[in-house]
Amino acid sequence: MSWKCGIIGLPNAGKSTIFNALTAAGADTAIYPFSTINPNLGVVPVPDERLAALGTLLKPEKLTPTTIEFVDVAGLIAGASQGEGLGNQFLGHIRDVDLLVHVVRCFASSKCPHPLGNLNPVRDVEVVETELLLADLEILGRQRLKLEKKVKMGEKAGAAALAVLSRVADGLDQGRWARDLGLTPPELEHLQPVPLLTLKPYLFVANLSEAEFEAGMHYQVLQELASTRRVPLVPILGDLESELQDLPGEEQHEFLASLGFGEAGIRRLIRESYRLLDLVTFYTIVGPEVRAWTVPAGTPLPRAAGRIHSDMEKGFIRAEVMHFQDLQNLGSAAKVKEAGRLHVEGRDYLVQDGEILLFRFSK
Ligand SMILES: Nc1nc2c(ncn2[C@@H]2O[C@H](COP(=O)(O)OP(=O)(O)OP(=O)(O)O)[C@@H](O)[C@H]2O)c(=O)[nH]1
Ligand SMILES: [Mg+2]
Repeated sequence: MSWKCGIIGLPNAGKSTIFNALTAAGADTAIYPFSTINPNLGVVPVPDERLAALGTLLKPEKLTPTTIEFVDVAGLIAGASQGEGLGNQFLGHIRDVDLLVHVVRCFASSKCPHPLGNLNPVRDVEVVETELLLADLEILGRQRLKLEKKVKMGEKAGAAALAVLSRVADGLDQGRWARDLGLTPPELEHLQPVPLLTLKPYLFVANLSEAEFEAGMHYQVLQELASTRRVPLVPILGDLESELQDLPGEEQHEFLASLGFGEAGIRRLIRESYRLLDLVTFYTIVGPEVRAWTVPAGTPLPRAAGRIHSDMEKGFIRAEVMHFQDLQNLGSAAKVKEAGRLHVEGRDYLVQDGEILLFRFSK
């Protein structure tokens, strides 16, 4: 299983530019073979300070980070939900992503005109979000018709689902996102058959020119919007960061730092996306390789073992568990054990972020 982030936004917002920077950054780290599955889908290693620290401490031959995928989706225009532009194709591509990255244009360029004539990030956000809401209303409408038929035929279970769908549709009608409606887990169950866009985790990327970053009115307005809405916002110098990918990592960092960027925007984007997906990272130390793995929060040990190999899930016996922090503080697995900080856990134990696991399984 892997996690996919869809890059959405108006045409000429800089989506492909940012996608290219992301994927080039992946190639640059070289520790993980970045692969482009197709021109619009890229596998990107997740920057991980704990993994880097394990590398320094244990000096393994191989250090393998965990990855997430980014999809560069076609630009969206008003009317997409009705099939305008590349509407249907667009919606098909983002239904199955786990997170939406909305790239908002905050740069002026005479070379590359804005599709709506002038720079106005708040309007751009509204145009894109209206399409997402309309697309969700449409899919909800279709599902409601199906359920109504079932209820008429006497299927009781349909009524509860119908009530949830109606509630979400009312919310969307008022411009409220499904994820902001405080739906309970049983209510969310009823939404399983309808992959709503407005239920997905979501963040903004401000694609900035240097001038906008330093004193940009457009960037400021977008920041205000994001903070009112409580949507995370990551600033990226799209053009510049994609050009910088040709330089070694350290030089990129120095250059961006000289502009007041603490960390490259694309790095922050990868990290922030990973954080919003509510994932847990665990580590394995096997032979010459230290490796990071990803599972959803709340995953029991056997299923985590299954990430590595299905045989390990089937034959799961137990796992020896220590925390990264203990290993770092104490310096070796033997010392962690001596200090009584290593514990043995069974099949009901839920993996916690930052744990180092040694699985015992029968073959
Ligand atoms: N000045 C400036 N130009 C940029 C920036 N980001 C992207 N561009 C330019 O804007 C143009 C369009 O960028 P793309 O990345 O292709 O835009 P897109 O969002 O993928 O567009 P569509 O695929 O058509 O939806 C290119 O010529 C980029 O070089 C930026 O931060 N500053
Ligand atoms: Mg593009």
